[in-house]
This record gives sequence, structure tokens and C-alpha cells, in this order.
Amino acid sequence: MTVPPAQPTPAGSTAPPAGPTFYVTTAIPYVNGDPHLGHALELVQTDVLARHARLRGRPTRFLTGTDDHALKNVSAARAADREVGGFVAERVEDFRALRPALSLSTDDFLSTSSDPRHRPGVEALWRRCAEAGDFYRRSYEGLYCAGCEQFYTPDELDASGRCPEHVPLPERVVEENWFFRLSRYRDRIREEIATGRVRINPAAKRNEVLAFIDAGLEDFSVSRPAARSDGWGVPVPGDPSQVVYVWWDALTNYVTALGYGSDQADPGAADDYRTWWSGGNERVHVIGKGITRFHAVYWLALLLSAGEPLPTTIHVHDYVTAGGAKLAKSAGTAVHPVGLVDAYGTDALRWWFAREVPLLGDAEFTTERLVARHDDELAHGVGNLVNRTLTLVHRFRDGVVPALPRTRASAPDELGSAVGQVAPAVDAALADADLRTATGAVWRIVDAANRYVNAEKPWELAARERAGGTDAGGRLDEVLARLVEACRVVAAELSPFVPDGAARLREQLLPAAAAGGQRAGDDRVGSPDPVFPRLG
Ligand code: MET
Repeated sequence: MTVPPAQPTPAGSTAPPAGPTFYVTTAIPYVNGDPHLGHALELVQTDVLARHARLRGRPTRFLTGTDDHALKNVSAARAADREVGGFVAERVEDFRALRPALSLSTDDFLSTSSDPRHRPGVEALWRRCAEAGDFYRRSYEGLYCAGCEQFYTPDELDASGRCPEHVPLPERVVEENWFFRLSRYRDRIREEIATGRVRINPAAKRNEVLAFIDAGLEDFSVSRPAARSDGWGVPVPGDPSQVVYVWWDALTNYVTALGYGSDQADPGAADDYRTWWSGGNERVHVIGKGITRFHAVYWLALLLSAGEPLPTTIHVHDYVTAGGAKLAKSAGTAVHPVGLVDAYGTDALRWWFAREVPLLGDAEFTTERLVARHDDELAHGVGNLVNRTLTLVHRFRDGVVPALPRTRASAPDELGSAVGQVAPAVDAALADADLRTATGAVWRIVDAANRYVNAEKPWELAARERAGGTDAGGRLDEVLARLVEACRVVAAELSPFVPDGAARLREQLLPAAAAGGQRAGDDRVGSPDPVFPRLG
């Protein structure tokens, strides 16, 4: 369990006391293909939410992992002529490696095939639903899309018989499966979503889910014959001829990582589960649009059946595209995030996600846009502001930051309001996972501070001070103090988005604090060094 103490913000104020806990998760990718930019987008978005919550002093836990028991992982292993366990274990490492590459602050990583916490939790949840009388066995014939790991009805497929996401045609499968009585939960699921107790964000996605529910919910198949997967998967409790359907298995990761099921007699008893998956605490999933129904409908149904709390928020993002195609291995357009980080750096990639991916609608990735965003906003905008500020403090005050004047004009000027409003604006935007609007609020400070320097002309104030002009020195103190404060607030508020660059900014802006201790009355800044060297 990770509960960091409340951090004082670099601007000097202490964060508010810890409120409810904040548990945030990504979807767990299948490991049949390479990690792509779509995975990186979701990991970075989730990391921003986690880092922001910690910055505000909230007890936070961030989980990601891998979805190992998919049939398509089995097929990929067969195609590579490999034994599935070894193949999957190797592939999992490629996903784990995204943590350092993307500077993620994950607290936990769960691989569903190898993590000992997982299987007991899957079994416990299954037993709970069985006790609720929600399973029955029947034979079933349907069209199965291996890419989605899902059965489709003919009317859900397009004229050529394809699912919305994949090129290969679904396959006709006839088999005996365990079914889950989803239809029983329709009204309760609808109610939870319509009232916002389970918030689906953005609202357009909530409306899609409600329309899907209103079209009727049919019971769905939750197991597969073990023979079809060479026995790969979690055996159905009490029926080893079947393995648990991979979506059931995968969704459960959100609670098995908290120890759900570690005590089979009392599955919800684990400390982590009680801390992070209970009562008024926040339980937040970040997912892509293609899997909304699994999270917003099936997952809620399983939890309702087992009598467990529901997630509080499901943030749904659209896709990153390259050349107009969704970035997925099956569509043949994967762009490897680690390769991009090697070429352009983590800050640049994270900043592109924050600035160019809208809340609704797909975002087309190009390296030109990535370079332009980085150079215009980080290298030029933030970099120049900090560089100018530090240079002025060194030239005119030997690197010592003057104290901020105690009294300020009652109506804040442009810079004052940009600084004063940034935290609530970022909080409100990130409550909607709206990274663009949040970074826009930070950007307002950068803009206002650059205008402030140009308007106040500190070099002229310094010349007047040297010539003995009354009050020029006091005014110069105030200008420099306010600029340093603005830069420190920018560095703090940027830290969820570009943590590496923000840490380097902090070293220059608050060297003593960054090195572990600052004495009262000794407020110095470090030397300016380009924090975001230009890429273009
Ligand atoms: N493996 C799934 C996918 O990539 C996500 C599972 S999230 C519980 O679509």
C-alpha cells in the first residue's frame, strides 16, 4: 500500500489534508502484439491523474498490468511455435518496460498469469456469483471475434461480416459454456449510471452506454472449453473442463491486485481491498472506447452479483491514429513508444499526449506535431521564462530571491489571477481527465509571466535603482519575487504531465529544497540551464 505523506507545494503552501483514497487503473493489454502508442496514451493519462492526486496530498494507488489468458495470446504463441507460458512471460516484460520509458509512477503491476494474487481472486468472485445463482450451463453457437475475445450477434457486424475493430472475420463457434444472468442486473446497472453514482466520462460515452443498455442486455457466456485454449486460463471452480472467460478473468484484476479473494471465506477482507475499494473512496478506471461495454456493463454486473462496491468513475478515451488507422498490431500500424522516447524523449511524448489528444475524437499522431509542441511550448515558452527569470535574479540579486511583498493590490493582475486560479482549474479539468484544458491553465501562467516581464522591464528598474531612483529597488524585488513564484507554480503544476522536466525545473528553481532541505531566510535559485533542449 502506498500512502505518501502530504507534500508541501513548491510555492510554499501545504496541501490540504488527505481526503478519500484514490485508486486508478488502466486497462490491461493483451500481450500478443508489441506495446503501441495507444497503450502509452492510456498509461500516461492515468499517470497524470495519479501524480496529480498525490501532488494534492491524496492517498493514491496506480495499477496497471497485462491480460495474459487471452486465446489470442495462445494463438500468437502457437504461431511463434512457443510454449504459451514462456511466450507470455517474455511478452509481459515488454509492457513492464514502459514504466521507466514513460516515467510512470505505477504502484503496482499485475500479470494475470503469473501473479499469485490473481487466481484466488478470480475464483472467489466466481464463487460469489455462483452463490447468487447467476450461472447456468448451455450450449451456444455464435460468431466469435478473436481480436475482441467476444461473441457478436450478426446485427453487430458490418455488411462484410466484420466487427468494428478488426479485419479478420469472426469465426463460427459451437460449444457448451457457462452463462451469466446479465439480464437480471439491467435495471440496477442503468440506475447506477444514469444517476452518476458510476460516472462515465465524457457524457457522450455515458449516453452510448445507456443506449446499449436500453436496447436490452442478454445473458453472456463466461467460460470456454479448456481444450480450446490448451488449458491456458483459470479453471472454472468445480468444472475443470472449462476455463474462465478471459474478459471475466481480466476485469477481476482491478480487485485481485488489492488482495480480493486472498481469504476465500471472506474475499473482501484484505487490508488493501478495504483501503482502496470501499465506501466513499474513489475507484477510477481509464479505458479505450472499444471496451466500454465490458467495463460499464459486464464489470458492474459481476460486482453487483458478488455484492461488492462498484467503480466510481470510468474515463473513456478515443484512439490515437497514425495514417488514419487505429494503432493496433492487428491493423498493422503499431508505433513503438520506446522507440519514440529514444528519439525524442519522454517529456516530448507525454506533452504531445497532454496537448494534442482531445477529450473526444481520435488524435492523429505525427512526429512533426510532437516536435512542434515540445519546442514551442516547453523549450520556448516554459524554458525561456525560467531562463529569463533565473538570469535576472542572478544579475540583479546575486541569485537570492527577494521576499514576496506581504500586501498585494486587492484586484489581482493578469499574472496574479493566472497563478491564483491554476490549482482549481487543473483540479476541475482532471476530474474529467481533460489533460488539454488542465495544461491550458498552466500555460496561462507562462503567457502572463512572459508578458509581465516585458511590461515591467526589470532591467530598466535595475538601471533606475543603480541611479538612486526612489522605490525602483523595491519594485524590482517584487517583480523578481513574483516571477520566481510563477515559475515555481508552473514547475509544480507541470509535474504530473512532464515529471522529468518538472524535476529539473525544480532543481533550478528550488535547489535547496530539491537537495533535501531549505533553511528559512535562505531562498536562492540555481543557474539557468536549458531544461527542454530544442528538438527541431
Ligand atoms: N485486454 C483487454 C484489451 O486489450 C483489456 C482488458 S481490461 C480489464 O482490450
